[in-house]
Amino acid sequence: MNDKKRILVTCALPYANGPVHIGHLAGVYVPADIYVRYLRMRGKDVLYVCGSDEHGVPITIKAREQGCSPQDIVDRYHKIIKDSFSGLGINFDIYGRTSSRVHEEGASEFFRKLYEQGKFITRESEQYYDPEAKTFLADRYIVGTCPKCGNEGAYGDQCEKCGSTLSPEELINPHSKLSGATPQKRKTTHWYLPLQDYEQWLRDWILEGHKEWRSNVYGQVKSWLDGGLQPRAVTRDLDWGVPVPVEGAEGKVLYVWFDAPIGYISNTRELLPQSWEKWWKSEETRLVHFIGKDNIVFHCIVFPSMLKAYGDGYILPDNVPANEFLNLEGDKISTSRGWAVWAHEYLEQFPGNEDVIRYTLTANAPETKDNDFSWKDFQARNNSELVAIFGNFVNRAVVLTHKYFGGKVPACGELLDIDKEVVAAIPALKASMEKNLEGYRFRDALKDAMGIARLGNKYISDTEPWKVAKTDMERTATILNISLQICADLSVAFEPFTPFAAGRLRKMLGVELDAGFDHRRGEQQTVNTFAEGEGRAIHTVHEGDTVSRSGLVLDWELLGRPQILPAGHAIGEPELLFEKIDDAQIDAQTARLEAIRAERIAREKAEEAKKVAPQKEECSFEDFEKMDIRTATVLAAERVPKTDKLLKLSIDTGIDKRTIVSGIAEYYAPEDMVGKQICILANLKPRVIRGIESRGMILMAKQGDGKMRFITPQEVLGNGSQVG
Ligand code: B3M
Ligand code: ZN
Repeated sequence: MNDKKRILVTCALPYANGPVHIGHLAGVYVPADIYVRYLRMRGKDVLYVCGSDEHGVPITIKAREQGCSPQDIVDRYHKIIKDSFSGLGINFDIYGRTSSRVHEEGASEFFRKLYEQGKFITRESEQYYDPEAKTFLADRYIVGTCPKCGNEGAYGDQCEKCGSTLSPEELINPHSKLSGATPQKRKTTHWYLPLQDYEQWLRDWILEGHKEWRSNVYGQVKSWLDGGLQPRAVTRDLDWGVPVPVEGAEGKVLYVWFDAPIGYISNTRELLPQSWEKWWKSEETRLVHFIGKDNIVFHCIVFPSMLKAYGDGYILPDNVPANEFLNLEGDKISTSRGWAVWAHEYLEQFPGNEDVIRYTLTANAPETKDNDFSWKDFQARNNSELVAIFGNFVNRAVVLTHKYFGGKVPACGELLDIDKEVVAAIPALKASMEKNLEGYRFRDALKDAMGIARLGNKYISDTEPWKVAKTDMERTATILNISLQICADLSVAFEPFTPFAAGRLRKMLGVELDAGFDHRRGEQQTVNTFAEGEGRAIHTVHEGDTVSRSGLVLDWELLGRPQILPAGHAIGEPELLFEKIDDAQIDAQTARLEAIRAERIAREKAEEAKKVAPQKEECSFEDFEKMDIRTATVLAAERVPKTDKLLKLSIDTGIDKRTIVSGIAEYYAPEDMVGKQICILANLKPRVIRGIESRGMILMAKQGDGKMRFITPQEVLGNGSQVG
């Protein structure tokens, strides 16, 4: 694997205005963790950087909603997010935050240098201002009625109900979310990065230089460039963020998407104050950004243009393997609607199953198109693959080795064809894993790793050592020797995907893993040996130390080689690598989601019900006088055959007895109508409906959600009473 000396891997900085959910994990963090663990096993010097993105309007909105400060919000969620990653074995070298002092200094310095070099343009624009709260309003802070669907809670940038992209000017009755006041337009000046100046350079760098990038990324960049780049604002009128560090910028902060990517650099500086520049400004470093597809423009166009503008030798990403989106039970994951599986709740509800969510999200990773997560599939992946194949194979090999050979690796005798085939198949799977992992195809790489488990499970099932042991212990020894070699292969192959189980398997086999170097604070170079079940370094050595080890150390190079576990090597006691997940656990999760879905539908119906149709065109009193509205009583009622909306009603109008066909069958059963006094438009021209002559129309009140009820006088009057 030829590569640069160092690899810098960044993950999109999650907004600290809520927990992370499985969509974030599948889109960004699990694939990145797989990639880093693999590179480290290949002995690569990898720096793994992430942190909370703590600025931006959504955080200030959440703070207002909860009556606390933005800092309270980010402090709460920074911790929840950081603990979630750690709990899932996603061990960044640093998980920083953009509200840190280091970041504020770094982002300010970055802006100031571009400002002093004249890389910005300024523009005066009109911005909405809240005269009562005395602050400018971001579009999100302006609410009103959506012109498209009538939703009264539409935002100035988007209607969450019908999904329309809006501008504040389009809103009906726009008002400030802060004070309710009507927003006023005020002039304000902002700084802009003229992205159009970098268009040709971006074309050369990406469209010519990185044709190997994923088609979803390459395609989105191309369409942005073909659409023509516009100047992009890098400052905002907000009181939460990195203050704009120049004269005349009171009340302005850096736009969150200007400051957040600089967070990657700040976090690196925080971790490696003396040597961060060798990661960001050296051609010996390869930079990879892991992000979701909604962040492509910022990581492929805006941030690279910022780095280009800044100069000073900043490197550019070698690849940006953006994933598509993950849906949940067929619906879009939505933080605002609570339609999500939260990482921290998963860890609470499925303790000891950290690997299962990693495995399932990788197996269903939305690498080239949106994909879906279902709890049933999660259960099947665990029970039918991890338990029934991977775990079952390991358990049989280890238990039988204890049963027949006292827990020591038995000697390998003469190999039969079946042995040679299984041994020969593993190097090819390893080579395919390498190609897929280095090509950011993690779903396919996982299939390769699972292919090794399937090989082992089939091998032990086909050779049946528990039967052979009755007559030929030498053959049994060979079968279990081969089986244990495959277990050792699995303990390396699955390290990137299921690090906790891989750690437990290594403990069972009495081996450790040389997981390559990773960086901790203080620039120590460590050679990790992973403890069972924690996926963390159990001891650290300093650069240049000789590593003394007690046990047998495996590494990536050994995977697939014959006899990596020497005969006589003692193995540990068997333990189940994975536990079955039962229906009750899954039912509880699907019930939780069903309740959320039902609550959303009820809420939407209630909102629909409140909707009021606009008043019709004015009419004259004479127009009204033409209508002859009377009270009437229903004598009989029946459904109209072959329809589900129509009732045929026989009514006494006081003038006569007649039939009216009415579209109320969805709201009333025939028997509910008999005896009721209703109001009818008596002089409506007769119409034949489904072969029935209908003389008149029942007056119905129809609510916003379509619900209908007939109109009846406050007390029973004589039939034929005139309504006016
Ligand atoms: N905070 C994540 C998002 O758009 C955004 C990423 C910043 S990476 C510099 O959900
Ligand atoms: Zn709408």
